[in-house]
Amino acid sequence: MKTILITGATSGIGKASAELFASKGFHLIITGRRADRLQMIQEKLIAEHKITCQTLCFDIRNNEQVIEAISSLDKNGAEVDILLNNAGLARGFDEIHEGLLDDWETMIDTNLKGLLYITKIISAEMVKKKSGHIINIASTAGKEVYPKGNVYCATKHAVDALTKAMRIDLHKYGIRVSQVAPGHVEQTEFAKVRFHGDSEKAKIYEDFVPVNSADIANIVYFIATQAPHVNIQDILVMGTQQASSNFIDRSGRG
Ligand code: NDP
Ligand code: 8X3
Repeated sequence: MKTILITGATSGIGKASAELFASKGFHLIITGRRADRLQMIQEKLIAEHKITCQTLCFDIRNNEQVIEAISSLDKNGAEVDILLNNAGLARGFDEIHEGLLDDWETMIDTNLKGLLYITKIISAEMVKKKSGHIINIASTAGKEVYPKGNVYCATKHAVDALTKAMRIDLHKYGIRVSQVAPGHVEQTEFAKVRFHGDSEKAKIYEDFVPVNSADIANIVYFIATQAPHVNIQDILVMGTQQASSNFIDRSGRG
């Protein structure tokens, strides 16, 4: 059975993906900064499914920590068949002249540089064995921009570009590169993080039904389980009540 490395598996889309892939018998390597959460998820998934689950606790913004974490694996990352680049965040919701530099740097360092740090190491192992699959969690914010989305949108546009660029570089080694670009996703900590922990401001899903973290995990699983000659390059997905970043039917959750 294959092994999937999921970055940012302590909540939201990453956690839902870990649960789904474990239920299908995949071996897991799960990462994040919250060691207690990683341990809880590891214990639960090993108890419920006949799988192995390794945890790597590190900050993806720190390249030395990324290198050290991957080199602590038995095969230094060569065991990874699927890399799910999911760790990421929005921080702040401000017009460009009012944005906080710290928020901007956090988003750029996590969504862009962190994704690159881990991809560099794992893709090098995949090139050696001439197989592998990299799936990036991008966003509708990488397809369009919206008011006050500025830097988050820029990082996700960069992920969109990197998905295409990585595919061009890696397809000749038999490596698939895919992407999921979701609109609003509930059952995540995304809004809480974006609004710096303000739970009132984070109530952005109360008047419509967005897609949820399990829906995105299903799509990731669908992408990862196609026949080897099939590469789903990109899936753009929103809830039925969402037509674009700014056109949302907020008439209720029905
Ligand atoms: P969550 O906040 O629930 O999950 C984010 C995950 O990323 C957590 O596991 C967190 O782990 C991890 N993470 C964040 N910063 C770091 C860091 N510096 N180092 C290591 N891990 C980190 O949000 P989502 O599940 O929604 O987010 C997952 C991805 O989906 C992100 O890339 C996001 O941009 C994208 N996305 C989300 C949408 C949404 O509406 N929710 C829509 C479209 C895309 P920990 O805190 O333990 O480090
Ligand atoms: C998350 C979706 O619309 O908040 O990437 O940018 S949005």
